[in-house]
Amino acid sequence: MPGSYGIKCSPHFAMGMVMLIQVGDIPQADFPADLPRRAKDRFTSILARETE
Ligand SMILES: [Cu+2]
Repeated sequence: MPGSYGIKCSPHFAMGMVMLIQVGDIPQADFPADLPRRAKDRFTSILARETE
């Protein structure tokens, strides 16, 4: 299914060790409310790079 899928490294999730798998052309992301700030920052950075 098209979308953006976040993957986390469980022991380092709070430090922002995440990756993003994008399926399809549209980078969409719905962040969970309890997403750690560093992980959210990393996802936001990845998505910004992807749309340049
Ligand atoms: Cu890690």
